[in-house]
Formats: sequence, structure tokens, C-alpha cells
Amino acid sequence: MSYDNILVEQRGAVTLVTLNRPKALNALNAAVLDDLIAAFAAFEADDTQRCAVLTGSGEKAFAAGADIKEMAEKPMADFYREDYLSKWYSHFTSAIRKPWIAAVNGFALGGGCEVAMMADFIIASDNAKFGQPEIKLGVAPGMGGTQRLTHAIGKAKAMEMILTGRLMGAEEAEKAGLVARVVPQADLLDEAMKSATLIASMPPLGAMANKELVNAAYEMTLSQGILHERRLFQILTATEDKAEGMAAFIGKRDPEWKGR
Ligand code: CO8
Repeated sequence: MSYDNILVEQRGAVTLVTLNRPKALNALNAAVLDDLIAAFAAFEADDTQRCAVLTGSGEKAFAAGADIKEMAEKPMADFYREDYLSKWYSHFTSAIRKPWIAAVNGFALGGGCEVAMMADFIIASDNAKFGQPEIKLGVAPGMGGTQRLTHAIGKAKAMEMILTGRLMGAEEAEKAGLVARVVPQADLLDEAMKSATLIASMPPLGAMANKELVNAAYEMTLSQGILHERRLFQILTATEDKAEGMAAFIGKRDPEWKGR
């Protein structure tokens, strides 16, 4: 399948998706978001693909936000009738059960920051800048920014960023817990691909279950989350990959995962 606004490449078991509107700093218009949904749905459906990386083309931006030019003239009735953002939002959260990483180069602002925060984790280049500057446009984040940023970095920093539109650099973002790792700009893709390849080498059902469990920490009380964890642990003991993983450990050999 070909796309107009993104590049998609399979590298072994890793799908690399690149936002490709560099002249508009990879701003997320409806066409880009529709391409992203299609590419991630194809990734999710393809059993040979076990982890994805999402990045932005050019050195300047991962994505500078939702497309302001597209939103500027749109009447409120259309935003409401279309339930603007809901299909993209639900697709990138609950519909993607396989792991994926955001490799953030340059600006990740507004919707760009929100899409990055939907990833299982973020690896940032040293020139990355994160922000939710929607207040400066007279709106608010619309795809989870107020919630995910607050979960990630706490109320004080999230409130300051969201109320002032201040951007946060990569080093501060790592210290604050927004990103897993900061790497030099030149190494970003290699480092993200290395992490993705490692994840892709893990048992696929285990990867899916572990992702689900960490995400449950955002949705459930502690006791519900721990019960959910125990049940999924118990369920995983019935998989062929559990038998293989434990036999391989005891037999001092590499496991061969079946995804069953
Ligand atoms: N939308 C549309 N076009 C954009 C956007 C954008 N978000 N950001 C940059 N561009 C375009 C510029 O208009 C410009 O185009 P042109 O050359 O045709 O004039 C080109 O990209 C280059 O941008 P600049 O000349 O502005 O580059 P600078 O280096 O001077 O500045 C900045 C870079 C600081 C990133 C600046 O472009 C900027 O502030 N951009 C807007 C950032 C912003 O406000 N983002 C939030 C948007 S609102 C939002 O995301 C709502 C979230 C809820 C929905 C989520 C849906 C995914």
C-alpha cells in the first residue's frame, strides 16, 4: 500500500513509519492522520511485524501539531458533528496492541506531542522540544495532552507548560520522566531501531500483554491493576512461548518464539 503523507518501510520485524510533510513541519492534517491509521492498522494485522517506530522526516520536527491552517476556518458545528479527533485518538490508543516507539526529532508540539505520548515510550534526540502550546491559539489540547502530560511529568510542570505554552527541551523531558532516553540527533533512528528490534525479538503475546498491563496502571486502581496483572500472568503460563522460554533457559539455548 502506498501513502501520500507518510513513508512506511518494513525492516525485518520492525515497521518504520515516517511523517513526511517536512515543509509544514509534519503538521498533522486529516490526510496525514488517515494515512497513519491505515499504516498502523496494517502493522497490527501483519504477523511478521512485532514492533513499530514512528518518527518525523527532516531534522526540524517530529510534528509541529495539528494543522492550524486546516482548523482555522472550520466551524464549530463541523468539529462537533465529526467528533473531531475521536477516531484518531481511539485508533492510536486501544487499537494498537503491539508495542511502538516514538522517535522524536525536533519539535513535538500540540497534537505532535500528544501522538508521541500515545507511544509506549519516547526516545528523543538532543534537539527535541516538547510542548502543548494550544492556549496560544485560543484552544486546549484535544488528544489527551492535558491528561498524559500530567501523568508523565506531574501537575506542576504540566500546568506550567500548558498555561504558558512553554516548550520543554530533551534533557529536561528526560529528567521529568516524559522520555525514556535522549540520544544525539544523528543516532536517533539507529537507537530507536535497536530498541524496536530488541522488543521485536521478545515473545509477541508477552509483549502485547506486558504493554496492556503497564497501560492498565493509568486506568485502574492499584488493587484492580494488580489483579489484572496476576490474571494475565496466569494466562501467559498456558502459552507455548512460556514452555519454550523456560525450556530454553534451562537448556541454556536461545528460545524460538511461536506467538502462541
Ligand atoms: N499547522 C500548520 N502549519 C504549520 C504548523 C502547524 N501546526 N506548524 C508549522 N507549520 C508551517 C508554517 O506555517 C510554515 O509554513 P509556510 O512556510 O508555508 O509559512 C512552516 O510550517 C515552517 O514553520 P515556521 O516558519 O513557523 O518555522 P519556525 O522555525 O519559525 O517555527 C515552530 C517553528 C515554533 C514549530 C512554529 O512553526 C510553530 O509555532 N508552529 C505551531 C505550533 C503549534 O501551535 N502547535 C499546536 C497546534 S494546535 C494542536 O495541535 C491541537 C491539538 C489537538 C488536536 C490534535 C490532532 C492531531
